[in-house]
Amino acid sequence: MKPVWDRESLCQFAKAKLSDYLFIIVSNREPYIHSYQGNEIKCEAAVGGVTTALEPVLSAIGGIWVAHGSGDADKVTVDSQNKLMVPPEESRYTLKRVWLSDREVNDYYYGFSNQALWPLCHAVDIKPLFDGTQWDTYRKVNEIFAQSVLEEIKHRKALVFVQDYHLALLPRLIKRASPETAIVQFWHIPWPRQKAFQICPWREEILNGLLGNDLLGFHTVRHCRNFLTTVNRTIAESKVNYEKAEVTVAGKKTEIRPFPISIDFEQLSKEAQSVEVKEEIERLRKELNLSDKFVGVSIDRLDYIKGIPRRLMAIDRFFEKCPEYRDKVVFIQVTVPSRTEIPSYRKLRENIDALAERINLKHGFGDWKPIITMVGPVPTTTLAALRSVANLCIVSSLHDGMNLVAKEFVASRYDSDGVLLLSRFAGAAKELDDALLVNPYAIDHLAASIKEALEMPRIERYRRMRRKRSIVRENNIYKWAADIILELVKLM
Ligand code: ADQ
Repeated sequence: MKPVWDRESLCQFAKAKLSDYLFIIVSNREPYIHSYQGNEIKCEAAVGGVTTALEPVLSAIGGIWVAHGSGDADKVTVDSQNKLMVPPEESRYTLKRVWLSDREVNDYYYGFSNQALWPLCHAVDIKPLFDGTQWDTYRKVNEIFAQSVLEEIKHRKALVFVQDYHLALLPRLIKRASPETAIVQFWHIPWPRQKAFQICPWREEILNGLLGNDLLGFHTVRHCRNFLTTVNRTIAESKVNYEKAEVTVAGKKTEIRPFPISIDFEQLSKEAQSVEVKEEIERLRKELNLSDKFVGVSIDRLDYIKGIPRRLMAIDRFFEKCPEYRDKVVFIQVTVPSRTEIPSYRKLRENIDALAERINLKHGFGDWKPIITMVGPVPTTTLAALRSVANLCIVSSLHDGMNLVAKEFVASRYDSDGVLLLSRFAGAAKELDDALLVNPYAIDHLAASIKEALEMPRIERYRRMRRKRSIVRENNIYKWAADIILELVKLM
């Protein structure tokens, strides 16, 4: 077996390469949120791809994480510089909180980030809304974050790692004030085709903001190429070198590279073999009546890009076409609500609830319900148990930067069993081409793939899962971080 990156080797590598640098991560969402529960203060780790991916990285390297303080007890848990050490019992790095008013959050986060940029980059059912007030606030909030980061840098040699589409203007603001600072940004969502991006009235400002980076990373080569073409057609004075994948504007160069994000494979694989997960599997089998059933599982943040309604329609179609599977298969749909302030997200939840109920009424009988829904943040032990107990896992995003759930499923299957149905339009499909690749828009095709997964011979399941496991084991989250650091060091 090839040697693989782990927390320890990443830590040593980062120390060797970056020991002279102050390492700063900047993201909208904080990795730890403090909130009041009665008179008590509770500290919760945030749910979502970004935190899942970066927590182990900063824990390994140490440094500062600058993020919006969104919890109602966040202000009373920081020191006079808005800082505290996290994770709570381990104190491995500093979390520095940035404060925003409700109105700023509304216009910058729920507004421009999630009703303009998110739909613009995913180009699925929901169309972007471009609102001048929301854009002005987005700019202002990027300036607030920049100020907070610059206070830390002062005259130190620093490396700033910016996360995602909430902070597209930040790299330029930092670069302008501190040209020596090395800046890299990872864009966790797709970059759309050039034509799709042209509808954004502030496209030039956004691109100029991003071109303040020394290095800009996307999940896939396709997203990188889309970005290069967008710059080429939008910024008149840009020089785009497709072969080298770099952009130069007024002498400033930005490298564009694919870095497919991943997970902590060994940790998840080990977790799946733990006594706690085994006990949880037994509990779920009993409580949900799963013992003599095939189990399908899906785990999603509640978002329209994840394709949940079409997936449920495909399940409906599957039972229509294969009535012999009634009472033999149970689909567990786990969703964690997100962005509930946005009407389209609230509507989506109602739509999913109504669809699941209709399908259960249509096909269910006796004690058997074809679809079991679980809503809310679910403990990691339960998620691990669900991934372990499942015969198949369905990831049917309409468009997704990567999708970590697909990789988490693979990591949990130390038994090399289980079938992954994976959307062709999720970044993960590029690496995990041994999954059953599906078109999430075509519900008959998806229904047929469910049948194929249930009937796949054991030897075929093992062959496919073993190959996927070796890919994710090698290309884990530590390699993702190491590859970014390596690329950046070349530029410094
Ligand atoms: P998301 O779309 O939020 O982020 P995704 O890759 O789908 O991220 O991962 C979601 C994470 O949340 C997974 O780790 C999953 O286990 C967890 N999760 C889901 N439901 C949960 C529940 N009910 N309870 C607890 N945890 C739950 C964006 C992009 C993705 C990209 C990531 C990382 O949209 O395409 O993969 O960033 O770059």
